[in-house]
Amino acid sequence: MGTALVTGASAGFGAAIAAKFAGNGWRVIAFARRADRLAQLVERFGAERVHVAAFDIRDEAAMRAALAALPAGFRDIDLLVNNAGLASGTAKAQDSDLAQWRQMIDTNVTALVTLTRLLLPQLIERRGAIVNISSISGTHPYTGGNVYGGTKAFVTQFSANLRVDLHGTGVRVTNIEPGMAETEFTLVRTGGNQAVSDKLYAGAHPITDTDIADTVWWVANLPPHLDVTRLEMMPVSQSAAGLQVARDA
Ligand code: NDP
Ligand code: 8X3
Repeated sequence: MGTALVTGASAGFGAAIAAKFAGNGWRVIAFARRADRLAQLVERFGAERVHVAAFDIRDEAAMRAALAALPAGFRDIDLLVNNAGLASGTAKAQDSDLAQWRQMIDTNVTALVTLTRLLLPQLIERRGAIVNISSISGTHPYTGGNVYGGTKAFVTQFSANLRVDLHGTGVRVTNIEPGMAETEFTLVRTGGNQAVSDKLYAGAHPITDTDIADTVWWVANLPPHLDVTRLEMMPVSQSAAGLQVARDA
């Protein structure tokens, strides 16, 4: 048992990961913007088990303040789960909105590296672990994946490079690369279009938030000599589409 900091703990994977760890004896620090959702974790598991901080993870000052304000029982972090993130938009690059691109970069990349850097000294001191939630979109290109996939390719390579820099420290780094999973992800990506979200997942038997929480739990609780360095996961219904050819273009 230890203390886990989970970003994006108000919904989807992050909420399920926070609940999995809090329900199994860990202390959990839960970050996200929606305070009402985070409060549900405290109601469910108690303030001695879950500490929440509601802020925008892109706001470095707010992040530093949240870390500085951790109560005594939550200061010794053993596990960082960098989960907060989003895709915004499905347009091709040439039709995309730059503001959406910046939001993805600021959240999925800049905030993730900032929090990681701030916590590295104590993770090293505690021989802790980092689990980064990347995506298959960082490896497999698809139409409209442009910057979202680019941010996740960054996360995947950052994870690999972190492992090298942390060589000999005992800190474990795991990059988890899920494929299609039904969460609020598509609602966020489409600006709240429930019909598109429902249609995407219908009949696909997508990955669930519980599948990811169980995986993070397994990875984090392996014996300390084992590091799952990267893990790609897809629903059985999903596979890579392959190459395309535009004739006489
Ligand atoms: P959800 O939309 O259900 O959850 C996203 C979480 O990230 C929410 O808790 C949200 O909290 C938080 N978040 C987003 N932006 C910010 C921000 N600026 N500041 C603080 N918190 C933020 O999506 P998922 O659970 O599916 O996504 C979790 C991670 O998994 C993401 O990194 C995503 O890219 C990745 N992923 C998702 C897949 C999928 O198919 N669903 C597949 C592969 C990877 P709030 O809005 O309250 O701030
Ligand atoms: C989310 C998975 O395939 O929708 O990261 O981009 S995918």
